[in-house]
Amino acid sequence: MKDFESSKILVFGGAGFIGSNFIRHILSEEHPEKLVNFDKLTYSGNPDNLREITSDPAYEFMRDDIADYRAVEATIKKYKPQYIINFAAETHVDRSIHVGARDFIRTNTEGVFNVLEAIKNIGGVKKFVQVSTDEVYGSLDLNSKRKFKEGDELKPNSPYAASKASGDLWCRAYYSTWNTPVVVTRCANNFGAYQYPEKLIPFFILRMLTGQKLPLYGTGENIRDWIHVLDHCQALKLCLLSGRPGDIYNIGAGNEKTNIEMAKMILAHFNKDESHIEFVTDRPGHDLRYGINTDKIRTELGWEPGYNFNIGFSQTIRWYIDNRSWVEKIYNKTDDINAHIKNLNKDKYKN
Ligand code: NAD
Ligand code: TDX
Repeated sequence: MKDFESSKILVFGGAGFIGSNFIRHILSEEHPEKLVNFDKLTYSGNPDNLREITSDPAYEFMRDDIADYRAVEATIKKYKPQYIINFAAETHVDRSIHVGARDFIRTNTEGVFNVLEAIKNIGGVKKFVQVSTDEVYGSLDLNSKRKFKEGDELKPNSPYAASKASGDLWCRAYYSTWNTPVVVTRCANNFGAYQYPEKLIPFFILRMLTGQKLPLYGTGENIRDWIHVLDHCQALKLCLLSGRPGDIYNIGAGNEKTNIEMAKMILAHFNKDESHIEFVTDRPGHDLRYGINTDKIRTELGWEPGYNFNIGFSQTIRWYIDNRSWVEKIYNKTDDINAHIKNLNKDKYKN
């Protein structure tokens, strides 16, 4: 896309799952003059996710905190990016409940405010994409056919979702008040390479690889709408280039699956039967179903997903098996998650 070729792009939170896939995609397909990755490297930010591109002369990494206004402002002043995209976030719903939500407010709400405020004060930015989530809409009934639309009311249920919804509202206010060229995207659940193994798919793969059972929350009937991370990245690129300032774009690929279905697909891949599923205490306030209507981005920006779900899913499982060293390097960081699961299930784990 011609516009990106001579441009500078500033990415917040590019060392995590979706951000690293996005950066790899942009550097290989678009050849911007400069791409700066501003990331705090929290537990889910991993420099190994971008190891092969660190020698690219267009790429620059800086370790900093989006919740620090002075750092955000100094970076925008220094690099004068035409395009900004924000992935930086605390992203784990369970942590927002069991560990606490303060960091979620700092990063997911104040961080977005800082970027908007710096763009307003400095100027020169053509487009800012705030990467949000379908979780801001709340929950759908399991048996309804309804899907979330861009104009729907925000009804976040988890502390994570509330912090993201607040970020979305700051974007709306800055567009209305200052004409800040911001686009908000709300995507469904992503799967693919480099996802931190606290999220359902890599967590279950890791449990299989280490001979452990798959803990399903509640009845396991909750539904999530899955999209391949590279389809999400393609949609984000279009929003950055052609998304209408002040607008919201839903992103999803129409792959609604119950968590049990997902668990069974993973078990089948490892030739294991359903006795390897363990039902554990449900997540408090667990949203029943996400399903997202994506007519707008398809009609207005001509986007459509390219990945077949079954093929993309099998390739994803293969990636975690083939990249065992990537997984093992962060495995010791996942003790807290395994302890959390054990705690949910403590009646069954009598040591
Ligand atoms: P992730 O947890 O893998 O990555 C988050 C990144 O943000 C990490 O690199 C981390 O170091 C960085 N970060 C955290 N706090 C920071 C701070 N204060 N300053 C600077 N950097 C900070 O998350 P992800 O799954 O890649 O999600 C990226 C974005 O996409 C998030 O905004 C999330 O809400 C949104 N999203 C994710 C999904 C999904 O299924 N994963 C779906 C829809 C939307
Ligand atoms: O061990 C588990 N057992 C289980 O039943 C885990 C880790 C999850 N689950 C369930 C909870 C959810 O219904 O699987 C579903 C998916 O869980 P997560 O991977 O934690 O994702 P979710 O809560 O749906 O939120 C994700 O999608 C939207 C991301 O974490 C968010 O960052 C994103 O905005």
